Amino acid sequence: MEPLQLAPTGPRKKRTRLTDTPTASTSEDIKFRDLVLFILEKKMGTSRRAFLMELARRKGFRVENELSDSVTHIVAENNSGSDVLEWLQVQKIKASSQLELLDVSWLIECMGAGKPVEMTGKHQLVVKGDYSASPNPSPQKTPPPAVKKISQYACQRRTTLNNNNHIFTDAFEILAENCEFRENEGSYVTFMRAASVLKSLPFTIISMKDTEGIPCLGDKIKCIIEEIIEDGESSEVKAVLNDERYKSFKLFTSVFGVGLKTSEKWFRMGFRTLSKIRTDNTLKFTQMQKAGFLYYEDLVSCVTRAEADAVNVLVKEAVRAFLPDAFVTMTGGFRRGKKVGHDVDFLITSPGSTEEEEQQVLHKVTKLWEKEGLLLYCDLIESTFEKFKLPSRKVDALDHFQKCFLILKLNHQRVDSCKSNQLQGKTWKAIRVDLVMCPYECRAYALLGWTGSRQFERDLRRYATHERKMMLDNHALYDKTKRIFLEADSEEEIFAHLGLEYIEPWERNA
Ligand code: DCT
Ligand code: MG
Repeated sequence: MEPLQLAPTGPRKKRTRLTDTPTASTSEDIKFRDLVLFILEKKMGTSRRAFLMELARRKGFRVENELSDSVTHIVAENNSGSDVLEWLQVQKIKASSQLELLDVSWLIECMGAGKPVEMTGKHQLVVKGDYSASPNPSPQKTPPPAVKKISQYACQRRTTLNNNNHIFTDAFEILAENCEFRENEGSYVTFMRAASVLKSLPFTIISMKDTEGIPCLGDKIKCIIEEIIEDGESSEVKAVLNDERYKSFKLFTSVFGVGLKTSEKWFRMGFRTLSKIRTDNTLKFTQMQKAGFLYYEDLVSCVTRAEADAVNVLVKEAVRAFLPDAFVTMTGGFRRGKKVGHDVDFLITSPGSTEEEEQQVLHKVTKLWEKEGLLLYCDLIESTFEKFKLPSRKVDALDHFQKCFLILKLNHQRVDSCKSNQLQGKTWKAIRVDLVMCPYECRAYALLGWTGSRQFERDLRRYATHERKMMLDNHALYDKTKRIFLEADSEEEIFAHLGLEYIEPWERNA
């Protein structure tokens, strides 16, 4: 950042100094009562600090002379988060865990705007080092009281779609996928956790120093990061992208209904292309795979937001025709703000209906679409939900709700701003849609579970188990210590039960 011109610079003349501890503003002058600032003198200097304090007070900010419990924002210049932290420790000052550490650039922007501006990653001083991860922190690792650290759990991080580290996360996702194809669960988890933590960083990693103290980055991961920093690419990723098995599995699993088992079989049989598989008459395909091949082009071209919105209208119309009080919520990636997805997910629940009515809705809805010629594929799975069953211990277990996996015919005229495909003559597009029906009492848990991301869900469950002695799944939360199920009417209540700060859906893109 350019040196600030606000404070007097250049050779110092002897003149009346600004007071070292400027007078505090009277309460009438304070316009922004939610913020209590403290400006750190270290590396800033006395006069510049005094100048900035004065200026901020004139603009209506509350600025404290001393650091106290009431301070909410510490502003520093030429200090890293760790520097500030160290200083706080030396002062032996008890500060609240909500304390924001900010670079002076934030304050300068506030001064320019005449009001508090949003704090973004470029303003926030990041303190590196994960203290919250270990259940029994060793004495020298005792968390300093003041500062937020990066947690090893995705459910304690805010991960928006604004990924500053694509170059690294893309690499780790490819390596993770390769492990998935090779059923190497351990390495899969390692790579996914690394990708996930990097997605949450408010800054781009440009040197190895930036990785210090960030959790989930073991030696192997750091080697890859270093290679990418130095060469712009990873030789391991390059090798995977050229690997026969990886390329074939990637291609085969792109077909709806084809998983690892089928891919393995086709790969061993020597198949390498979809056209060879499609036209081979010795192979037997499931109904799902037949549909997968039939609508392949539509299904691999992702679902856009406009298409998802059109499906939303279609689903709401159909469900409410049978259950007028139903809540229909779009979940999955679109609820997290994604612009594209591989499918559109919905959660349906109704406060007033009987179990029988509830059970009938998906049947009625899919029959209606069948009659209208909109149902291209339907796999309806009945509920195996039991009310008093303990939550599943497996982090990736499928839930027990009634659900259907569909391919719907979406007519282009239902989609706003959909011109491109119409020109090519086809008037519709095949879209993958998942509908999940859940009992009203479970709706908050089901919504949390079906909003994802998968990594976020995995870490929520891991956190519940390891940090809270609780069991969480898409149906319920069970407290093992108290031996009770914890009820919740909203996602906020679930986070509160878990002792977690609430994370908004668009911050769950872990
Ligand atoms: N989910 C779950 N259990 C499963 C599968 C999914 O709890 N067995 C949750 C996690 C994410 C959410 O449901 C939606 O799943 P997907 O549609 O697979 O993921 P997405 O985040 O919506 O991504 P995409 O944009 O690719 O659809
Ligand atoms: Mg989805």
